[in-house]
Amino acid sequence: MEQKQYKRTTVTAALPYANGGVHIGHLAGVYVPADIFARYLRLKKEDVVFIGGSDEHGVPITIRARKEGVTPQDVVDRFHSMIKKSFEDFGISFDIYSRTTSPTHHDMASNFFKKLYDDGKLLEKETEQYYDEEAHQFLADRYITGECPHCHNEGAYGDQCEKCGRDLSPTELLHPRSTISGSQPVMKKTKNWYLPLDKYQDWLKEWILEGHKEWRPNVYGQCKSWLDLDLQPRAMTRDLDWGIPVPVKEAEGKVLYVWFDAPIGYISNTKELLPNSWEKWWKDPETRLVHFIGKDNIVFHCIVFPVMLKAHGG
Ligand code: B3M
Ligand code: ZN
Repeated sequence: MEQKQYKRTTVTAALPYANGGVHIGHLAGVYVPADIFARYLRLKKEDVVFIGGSDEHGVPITIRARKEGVTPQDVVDRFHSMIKKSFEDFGISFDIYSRTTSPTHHDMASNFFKKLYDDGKLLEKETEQYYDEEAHQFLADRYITGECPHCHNEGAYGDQCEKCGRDLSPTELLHPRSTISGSQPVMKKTKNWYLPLDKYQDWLKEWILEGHKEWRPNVYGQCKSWLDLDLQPRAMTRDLDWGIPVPVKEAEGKVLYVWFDAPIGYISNTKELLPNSWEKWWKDPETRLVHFIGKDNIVFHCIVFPVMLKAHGG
């Protein structure tokens, strides 16, 4: 297939979670290849920006903070500095390495959600979730433990049993307990906002399967197998107290889902680097976007993020 000629290239490398260090697997799998690619384009005198940053929201960070008796902000401050320094020491030539707790990012992610909400692109759905009546909060899957219905390990989590390796949902656990207060959680209704992936399935099929045959074979194949099944709406908000507040009146106490805000981090970090010219790196059809990611991140970069961008329209 003849390759389209582009004027410039935006290169991104997955934003590592700021709740641990980067290890050699991350470097070998994502950051060194991305760095080689960015350096290669620069040597060819092509126009390139190489965008990185820390992913500082999500449940694992809150769990770590609770265990250590510090705030989530303390956790991300510590690991962001550590990760940033590792990349510098290793010579990864990011043009910017910022973080998803930056003000630029908060504004951009919040406005992005608000636009989807205002344009009626999101689905509002009420579900029942486990709630801790002593701690007065909804419980993320990882905050619930109980007995695994398969192997009867008593320390299984609401998303997975680490003994037998099976994926679980919290309601499958026998004798569930909150890891926050130790109390028995109750079911409580809650409202969240969903991205209707199903409505974009035909567009995705056309755009990926017809339009992006140049994607790596494992990525293309993985996408094809998802697109052969029916995509389901995905929740883009969470009942959690760490993250970017959902910018909607009736959403108090809720935050944007970490996988909603994290990919927007690529855009906001570009804006932080180039406040006056960031748009051409994201909106101009003459710009090529190349993501370097690990395989667990395929669905978010190839299905969810493109649908977010398509729905947003900007
Ligand atoms: N932090 C997951 C990971 O580090 C996630 C990537 C975000 S990229 C926008 O594998
Ligand atoms: Zn088990």
